[in-house]
Amino acid sequence: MSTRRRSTAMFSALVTAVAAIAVAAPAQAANPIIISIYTADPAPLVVGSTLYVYAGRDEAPTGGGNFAMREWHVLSSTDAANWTHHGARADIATFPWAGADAWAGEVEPRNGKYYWYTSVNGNGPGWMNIGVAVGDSPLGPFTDAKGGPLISDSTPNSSGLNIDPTVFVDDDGQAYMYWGGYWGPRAVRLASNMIDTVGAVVTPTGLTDFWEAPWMFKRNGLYYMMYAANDTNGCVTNSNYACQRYATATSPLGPWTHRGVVLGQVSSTTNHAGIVEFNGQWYIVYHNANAPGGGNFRRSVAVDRLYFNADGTIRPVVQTTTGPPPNPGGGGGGANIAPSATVSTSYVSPWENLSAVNNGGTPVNSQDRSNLAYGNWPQQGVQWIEYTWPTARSINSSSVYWFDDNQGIDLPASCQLQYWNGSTYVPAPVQSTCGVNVNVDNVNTFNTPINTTRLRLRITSRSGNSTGVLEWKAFQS
Ligand code: FUB
Repeated sequence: MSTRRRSTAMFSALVTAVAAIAVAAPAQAANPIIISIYTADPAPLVVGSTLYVYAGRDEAPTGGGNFAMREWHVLSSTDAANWTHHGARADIATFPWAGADAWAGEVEPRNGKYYWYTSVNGNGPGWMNIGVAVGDSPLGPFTDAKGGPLISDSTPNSSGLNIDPTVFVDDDGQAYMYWGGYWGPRAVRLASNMIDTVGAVVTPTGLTDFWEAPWMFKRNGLYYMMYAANDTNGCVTNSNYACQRYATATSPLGPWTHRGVVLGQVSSTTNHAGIVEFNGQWYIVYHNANAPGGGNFRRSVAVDRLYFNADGTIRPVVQTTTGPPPNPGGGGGGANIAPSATVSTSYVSPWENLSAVNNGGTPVNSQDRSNLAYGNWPQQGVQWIEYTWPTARSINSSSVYWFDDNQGIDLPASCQLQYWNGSTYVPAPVQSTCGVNVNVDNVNTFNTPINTTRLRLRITSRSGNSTGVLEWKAFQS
C-alpha cells in the first residue's frame, strides 16, 4: 500500500497557521540542499538569473506515520549548487477556506505576478483541493487569489485525489493545468487571469501508469510530462515506492506517448520532482529521505543534473550526494545564442561533425559522443571554429566543453576567444584565461559585453595531438 493510501483519512488536525518568516538563511551545497528542516514536493522556477525552489515542509515527528504539512517554503540559488532558505512564504492560513495538508504546489509567473498553485485540504466536503495564491514577486507575499478552491471534489470529472498541480503557459499564451492522484490524471485550460478554468476537465491519455505528481514543460517544440508512477513493471520493486516516468506530446493536451523512467526509486516512498533549464543546463529537483533523521514523512529536497539525448529522450537520472557543480552561468543568465549562429572551422575530420558544437547538447563527460563531436585530427598547432550571426549580438560570456577521446584528440594546450571588431579579429575581454579543463563547461566571462557578428575560438593543440569540442556556448548579455 502506498504512502498516500496509508495516510488517507489519518490527517484531520486543524492546523494553526504560522505567519511567513522573512528570513534568508544559507542552506547548503550538497544533497539534500537543506537539512535544517525537512522539505518535500519541490517545484523549480527560473526568474532572471535566480533558480527558485518551492517546497512543502514536513513536520512529522520521528517515527511518525502521517504527513504533517502546514507550510510552503522557498529556496533560491544563482548557481544551482549553493542555496539560500527564505523560510515559509505561504501556509494553510494563506487560504482562509482551508484547514490542513499543505501538499505539493508549483509557481507560474504571468503578467508580472506569480501564481502559486497548491494542494490543500478545504474545510468543506471532500478532501483535497487545488488552491491558488498570488504575489508580486517570487518571494511573495502571497495571498489567496480566488477566495475558494480552483478545483475540488465537486468539480465535474475531477480526479480521485485533487492534488499536485502543474501549470504551463504555452507560447501562444494559453495556460494549462494538469493535476491528480490515485491514478487519475486530469487537465484543464486556464483563463488568462490564471485563476479560472476554461472548458471541461479532460482525462489525458498516454500517461502510462500515472500515479500522481505531474510536471509539464516544453523543449524544442515538444511537450514533456513527467509524473510519479508506482508500478512494478520497470518502475519500482515495491509499489509502496514510486519512480518518475515521462511522456511526450506534440500538443499540450496530448495524446501523450510514454517514453520511460526519468528518475528511479528514491529513499522515500513518495517521489515528486520538477525539471528546469537554468544557465544553459538542465536540472531535476526531487525529494528523498536522505537527511539525518529523515523518513517517508520527513523528506528532503535534492538537485541533480538532467541530460537529454540528441533525439529529445531523457537519460535516467544519476542520484548524487554531492549535487551538481556550481553553474554561475554567463554573468547575466542570458540565453545561449550559439544555436542561432552559422558555424565554420579551419578543419573538421570527415568522420566528425562540426554541427556538434552548437546543437544544444549537454555532455556528461569529455568522451560523450551522444550529441556528436567536432574534432580536427590529424591537424596540429592552431585551429579555429567560428560563429557568425547575420546581425550584431551582445555577448557577455562563453563556455566550452572540450572533446577528449583519449586517442588522437586531447585537451588543448591553450585557447583564446576572439571577436570581429568590424575590420579584424581582436581578443575578447575575458576575466580569466581560456579554460582547458576536462569534463566541465569552461566558462569565460567578459569584463564588458562585446557587440559583434563573429565570435572565434582559437585552439592550440598539445604537441602530437589534435583538438575537439563537444559544445561551445555564447551567452547573450
Ligand atoms: O507531500 C504530500 C504528497 O506526497 C504530495 O502531494 C505528493 O506528490 C507526494 O509527494
